[in-house]
Amino acid sequence: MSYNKADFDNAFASLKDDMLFGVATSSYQIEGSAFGNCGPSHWDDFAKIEGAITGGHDGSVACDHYHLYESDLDLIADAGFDAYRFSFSWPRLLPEAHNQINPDGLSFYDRLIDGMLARGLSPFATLYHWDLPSRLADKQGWRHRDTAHYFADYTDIIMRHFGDRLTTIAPINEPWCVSWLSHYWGHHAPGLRDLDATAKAMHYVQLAHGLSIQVMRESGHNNLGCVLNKEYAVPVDDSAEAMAAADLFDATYSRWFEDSIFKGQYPSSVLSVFEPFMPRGFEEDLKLIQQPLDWAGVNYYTRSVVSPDPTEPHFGFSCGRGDLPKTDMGWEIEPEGLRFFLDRLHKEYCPDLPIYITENGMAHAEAWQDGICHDEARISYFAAHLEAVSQARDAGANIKGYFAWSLLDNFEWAFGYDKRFGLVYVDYETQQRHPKASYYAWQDALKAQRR
Ligand code: IFM
Repeated sequence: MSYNKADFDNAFASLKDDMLFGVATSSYQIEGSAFGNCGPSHWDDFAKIEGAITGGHDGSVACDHYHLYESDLDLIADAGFDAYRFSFSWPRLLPEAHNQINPDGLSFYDRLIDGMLARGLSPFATLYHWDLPSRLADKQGWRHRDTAHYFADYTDIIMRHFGDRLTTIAPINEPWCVSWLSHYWGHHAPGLRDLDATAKAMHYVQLAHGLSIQVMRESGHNNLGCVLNKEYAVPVDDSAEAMAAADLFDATYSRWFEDSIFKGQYPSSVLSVFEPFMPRGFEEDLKLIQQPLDWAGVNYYTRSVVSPDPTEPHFGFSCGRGDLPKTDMGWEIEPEGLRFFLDRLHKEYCPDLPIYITENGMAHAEAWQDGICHDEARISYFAAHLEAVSQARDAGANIKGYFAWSLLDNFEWAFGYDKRFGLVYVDYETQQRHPKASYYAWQDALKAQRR
C-alpha cells in the first residue's frame, strides 16, 4: 500500500466528531504472568509444549506492564486517546480457587483503573481474553459446562470490586478463537484438533457470555456488549461449490456467534455437523445466550479465500490467502471486509445498537531510520479501515468508537514476540518503549481535533 499521511488525516477527520478513539491490549499479552502472584493459565502450559510457540516464547514477562503500567497509561494519554480497552486476567484475580481472591491482583487492577480515570481515559474492560486458569483447563476447560458457571462467578467478583468504574464491559474477547481456533485447528491453547471438543467449546463459550451478561444485568449494569472477531469470506472462484464453502466458513466463523447472541439460534449448516456432539438441552441455553446488549464490538483484520476441500473431513472447506497486499502476518489487507461486517451487523442483527470497532491493526516488521521506528504501512492500513468505517456510518451504522490494536508490541500468541502490532515499539531486553511513526500520526490527528 502506498503511504500518504493526508489519507489518514482525512479519514480521521470524517469520523472525529462523535466517535471515541482508543487503543487495545490484553492481560496475558502484556502484563507478565510471572508477577504479582498470578496463577498459571493454559497459555503458560501451552508455551511449554515444544513447537507450539515460535521461538519457545511465553508470556511470563511479556511487556512487564504489571510494573510499567503508569508509563504505559501516560503513553495512551499523551497520544490524546479517549479510551483504553484492556482485559482482566482470571488467573491473576483467582489463582488458586474460584472464591479465593489474590489481593495483589485486586490491587493491580485498582491502580490500573484509577490510573486511567486520573488521566481522563475511559476504561473499556474485557473479562476474558484467553488466559484460562490452568486449574479449570485441567478439568476440560471450555469443553465443560462448569467453566461457563465459574465464569459467571468470576464476573460477579469483578463487578463487585470494579464495576462502577468501568465505561463498558464485554465478557469474552473473540469467542471463535476461544473455541474453533483452539479446539478444531489447534493453533491456540489448549491446542486440540477434535470435533467433539469444538462443538462443546463453541456452545459453552456462548453460554458463558450469556450467564455473565445476566449476572451483570441483575446487578444494574447497562453498558454491556460483546466482542466478536470477523474474517471476510471470499469464495476462491464463482462456482456454486466455492460459494457454498465460503458461506459455511462464514457460518462457523461469524454467524454462529451473532446468530446465537442476537437471534437465539445457531446456523443449521454448522449445527448439522456438530449435532452428535452438542450438549443435551443446548436449545434451552440459547435463551440464556440471547441476552439484550447495550453495544456490539467488531474485531477485524483480514479476509480468507475459501475453497471446497474434499480432504477436510467434517466441513469440507479450507482457507488460504489471495493476492492483495499483505501484513507481516501474511494477512491480506481488505478494508472492504470491515465495511461488510459493519453493514451486516447494523442491518441484520442490531439496527439500533451502538457499534465499536474494538480491534483493528496490522503486524509490521521493524524498520528504523534516524532513531524512529517507521511503520508508515500501518498508518495507511488505519487510513483505509477508517475510510471503511466512515462509509458504514454514512450508510446508517451507529458507530461510536474505534480501537487500534495495539498500544504496544506484545506476545502475539503462537507467534511469540516475532510479530509486532504496536503503535509503540518494545525492546524486550530493556523494556524500553519507543513510539513509532504510527503513534505520532495518531497523536497529531487527536491533538489537532482538540485545538
Ligand atoms: O493479538 C491478537 C489479539 O489478542 C486478539 N485479536 C487479534 C490480535 C492480532 O492477532
